[in-house]
Amino acid sequence: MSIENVISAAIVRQFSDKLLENLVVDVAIVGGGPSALVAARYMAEAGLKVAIFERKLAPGGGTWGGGMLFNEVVVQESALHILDAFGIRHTPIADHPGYFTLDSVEMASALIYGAVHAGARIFNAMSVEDIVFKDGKVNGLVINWTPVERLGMHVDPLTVIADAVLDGTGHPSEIMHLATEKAQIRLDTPTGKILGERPMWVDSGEASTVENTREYFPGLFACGMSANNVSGGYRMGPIFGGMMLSGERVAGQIIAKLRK
Ligand code: 48F
Repeated sequence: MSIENVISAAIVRQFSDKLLENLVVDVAIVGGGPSALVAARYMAEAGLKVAIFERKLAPGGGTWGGGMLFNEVVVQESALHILDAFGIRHTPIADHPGYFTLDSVEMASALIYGAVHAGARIFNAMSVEDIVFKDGKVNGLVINWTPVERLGMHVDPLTVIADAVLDGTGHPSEIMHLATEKAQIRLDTPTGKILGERPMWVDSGEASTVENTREYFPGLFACGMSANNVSGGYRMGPIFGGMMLSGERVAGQIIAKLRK
């Protein structure tokens, strides 16, 4: 067999095995931003089968670009244990105790590495275009290649079945929109709908992101900016403690639920 054929056949076989193994999972996560990557790592470490489906080629979401493309972000003391768990270095802000700067490229790459090495699978360049909704519960995801989505090609998708679906899609809360608009689901919010993100108020947004991380409908959880948007929280810009704490929190909630 020629080396050209060996390379191609090995990739096709290996990828097919990987996808086949993840067509039924414990937790299917939509989006590979910081909150989802933290959640993925902790759930995988707890022994759950976790797969992330990320639209872009590079997971990491809004981490890479720091603040206005200055590739540094800020994290507060309450999230330092997560930075330490992922081996992400940080520098105290001299005149503001309790706050730290860190390199956003180091952060993104460490979160991805940490999630994957804990056992979570990341499928990149795949977009979630719908949910599986059966018997009054969210049961999984409908996936397709991002280039198919971007080019508007008429190609039917595949499905992934999951005990829990986690919306980690950031500001747009894409899965929550599909749930409310297409599946006519009433979310666990005062109106049953997505309340929508409010303008910037850092402390409030950081706290509410974590507080509003939860299951919004049987089988459907939200973390990070998606949870904040669903629950009408304020935005916070390039501070990431709340995102990571949200990931840690939702991991605990899903682990507790699936172990029952
Ligand atoms: O937005 P994002 O980074 O999620 P997050 O964990 O973090 C928010 C912060 O980055 C930032 C902030 C912090 O203070 O305000 O915004 O809430 O990452 C979301 C990821 O989800 C992907 C998207 O490409 C991004 O990488 N995504 C969104 N919709 C889909 C998706 C979809 N339908 N299918 C697959 N991936």
